Amino acid sequence: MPLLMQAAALGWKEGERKVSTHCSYCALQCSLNLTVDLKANQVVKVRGRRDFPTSRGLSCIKGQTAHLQLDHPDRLTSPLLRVNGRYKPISWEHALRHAARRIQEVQTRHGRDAMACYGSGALGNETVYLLGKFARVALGSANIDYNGRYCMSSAAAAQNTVLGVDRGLHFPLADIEKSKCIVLVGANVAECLPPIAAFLRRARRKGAKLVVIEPRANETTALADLHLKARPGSDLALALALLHEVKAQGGLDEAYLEARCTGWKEALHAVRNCDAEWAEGLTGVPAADIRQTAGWLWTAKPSLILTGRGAEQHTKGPETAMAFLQVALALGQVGVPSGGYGTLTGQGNGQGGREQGQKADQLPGYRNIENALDRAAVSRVWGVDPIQLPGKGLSAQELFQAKNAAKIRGMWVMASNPAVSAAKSGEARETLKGLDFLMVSDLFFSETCELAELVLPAAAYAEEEGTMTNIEGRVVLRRAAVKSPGQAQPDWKTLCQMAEELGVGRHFKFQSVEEVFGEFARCTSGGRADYAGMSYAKLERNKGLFWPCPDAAHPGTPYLHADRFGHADGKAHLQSLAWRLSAEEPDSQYPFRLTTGRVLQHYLSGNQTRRISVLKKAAPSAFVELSRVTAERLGLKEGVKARLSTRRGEMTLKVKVTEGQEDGTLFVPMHYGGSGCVNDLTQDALAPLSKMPEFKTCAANLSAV
Ligand SMILES: Nc1nc2c(c(=O)[nH]1)N[C@H]1C(S)=C(S)[C@@H](COP(=O)(O)OP(=O)(O)OC[C@H]3O[C@@H](n4cnc5c(=O)[nH]c(N)nc54)[C@H](O)[C@@H]3O)O[C@H]1N2
Ligand SMILES: Nc1nc2c(c(=O)[nH]1)N[C@H]1C(S)=C(S)[C@@H](COP(=O)(O)OP(=O)(O)OC[C@H]3O[C@@H](n4cnc5c(=O)[nH]c(N)nc54)[C@H](O)[C@@H]3O)O[C@H]1N2
Ligand code: SF4
Ligand SMILES: [Mo]
Repeated sequence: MPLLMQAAALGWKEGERKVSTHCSYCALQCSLNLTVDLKANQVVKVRGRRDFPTSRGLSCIKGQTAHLQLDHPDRLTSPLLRVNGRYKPISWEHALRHAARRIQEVQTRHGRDAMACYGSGALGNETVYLLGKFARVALGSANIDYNGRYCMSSAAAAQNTVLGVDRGLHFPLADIEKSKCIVLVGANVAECLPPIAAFLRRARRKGAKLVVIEPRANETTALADLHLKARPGSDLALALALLHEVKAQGGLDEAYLEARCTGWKEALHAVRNCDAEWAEGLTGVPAADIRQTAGWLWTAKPSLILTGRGAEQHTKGPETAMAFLQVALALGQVGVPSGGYGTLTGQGNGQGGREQGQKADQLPGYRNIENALDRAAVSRVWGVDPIQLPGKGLSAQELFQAKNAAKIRGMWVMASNPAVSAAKSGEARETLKGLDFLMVSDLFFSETCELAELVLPAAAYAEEEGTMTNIEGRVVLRRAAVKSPGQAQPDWKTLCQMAEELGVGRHFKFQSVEEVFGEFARCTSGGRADYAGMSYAKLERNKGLFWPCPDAAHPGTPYLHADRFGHADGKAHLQSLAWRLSAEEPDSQYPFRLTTGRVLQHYLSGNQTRRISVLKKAAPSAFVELSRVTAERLGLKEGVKARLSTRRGEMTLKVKVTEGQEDGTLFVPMHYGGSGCVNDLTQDALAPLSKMPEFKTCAANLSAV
């Protein structure tokens, strides 16, 4: 068929073009076909791409409306410089010159480490890689971290400790359909990763049992065969009890443990007293339900445990994730397709973002910045002396803590809005305000931009090419569909130009993002997350490739852990774990547990989705959700205003009453700034192993206004 007729058959008109790319937002990276009106430089239609295996044509309301960001009137279209309290549009040339001068002032006065970078899981792999290289090579600063510290760091620490490698899922997502028992822990997939709910429904139709561990009643718990209404912060006790009960019921796979694990006898010894009754006392979940879950896990195989942020964003998050992973190991399921353990990655590039060197302790390829061999491998590609590479820097929350304000005097924030999303955000905003120099790269003027001296306009998802690594560990290629508005440009370009301005442009000579990918892929060669055998053409041909993919002939690795784990001995190293309390437990003054999370319509700090009118209309403002029993006890009715307070402060919110929420739990979504910013009430106690703040529980009080 001639091309034009083919186009007509597909229902597009002359002057239109179809571009297959991936969604702007979450880690599912649903594949979307965009129809572009070439003359208007506008996306006019969005359809899910049916032949893409992860999303199979599905998408959610955020993906379906993501293109409305592209020509949104609020887009940043030129660099903005704050002069006497007002933002003035300036040229790129001026902006780069100004930034270079201010960065040099900060570093001359306070040392190289005083200039920090703060990156994001929203950035593509190429930009993440360049930002890490920029911090170490152009700035020579140890201080770079990113928002994934708030997201995936606990599960990453757990998998690295136990398995020696950290990929969210060890098999393709579609395999979930063949699981026979699925346990979701603190993961609201029906609202946060909606297409996965379709896989869960299909699994259930084929007879799988679904258990959801969640203090609220939401769209995900509505799908469950069994809803374990555990108190916030109590999942660790449940996991320890599940291991105890699996053993007590005779469900251990001892042959697997013997062949593939170390430390398992000690790990079992550590839970000898953690029976279901013990856990009932700590979690509020009936012992019989815990036993039932343990029974399904070992009798209905393949069985799968998936954790989300509800389990992980705690000071004991790493241990909680480890404890669930160890249940899956005790069942002999890690490495079995459709079984084992997984963590549900959050941001679009939440996986690649945690591998490619924007983390304080890390170099590309999931390498360790404190390991001499890793430093040597990366230095070789970068053409620098390993001695020149800085060491490990401060983690995300530490960059925003008042106690470190003397150390950190300047910051470049790229693709994040910590003024809203950092824990104890009031203090974080004060720290950012007090910096000598703050520069923010964004699509839209955020709450963090309000604190900046210089704001730089970035290109959005369908305006630039680049790769993202999705929830499965599959690297996908995003294609550009339209031109950016005004002077907005891809972040990778800005990084190269800034390096040039700082006099180190020779290390950043790239003509295209594909060229960046080439160097980046080489740099990962031999690392744990090895992309060396990937190229844009190969990614496109294969609908993405799973890492590791070490050479050009390699087909990628959809199934990880099939016969060995990431540690040098190939074994999983089980840990002996013990129960402990949260950083703040309820008391007479603050008798409730406040937890936070998401709603379907908004994305993270809301800086993107709060501008899309259908989304804003459906979820206009923050609210506090509580059980009917608690509402009646406090004399609160649906829709009235109530005062929510913690040791950090208080806010007034609309009340939402739900049936079936755990009675001591209060929930507020995280998507709003200003007077609706729940992080003004959260605490910055950190998990020792991952430096994750305790977003998911603190002591709170609620009263009528
Ligand atoms: N609509 C939407 N989708 C998103 C995002 C978004 O902002 N909006 N963000 C993306 C990102 S970056 C991420 S990280 C993922 C997050 O995806 P999820 O982890 O599913 O998101 P949350 O809503 O933070 O938390 C999940 C659930 O944990 C429950 N919970 C709270 N405390 C506890 C606890 O102590 N134990 C247990 N078991 N459960 C608890 C909450 O009530 C909530 O329903 O979503 C991604 N997808
Ligand atoms: N209380 C509470 N707080 C939380 C959480 C919680 O559950 N509860 N969850 C935490 C989690 S899991 C996460 S992931 C963090 C995330 O929190 P943030 O890092 O603040 O995430 P976003 O709101 O997505 O911010 C991304 C910003 O980058 C911009 N942007 C998008 N794409 C690009 C790009 O390509 N280039 C540039 N330069 N800018 C871009 C967007 O407009 C937006 O302003 O929040 C954490 N904070
Ligand atoms: S599920 Fe995630 S990737 Fe898919 S359309 Fe929604 S926000 Fe986009
Ligand atoms: Mo996240």
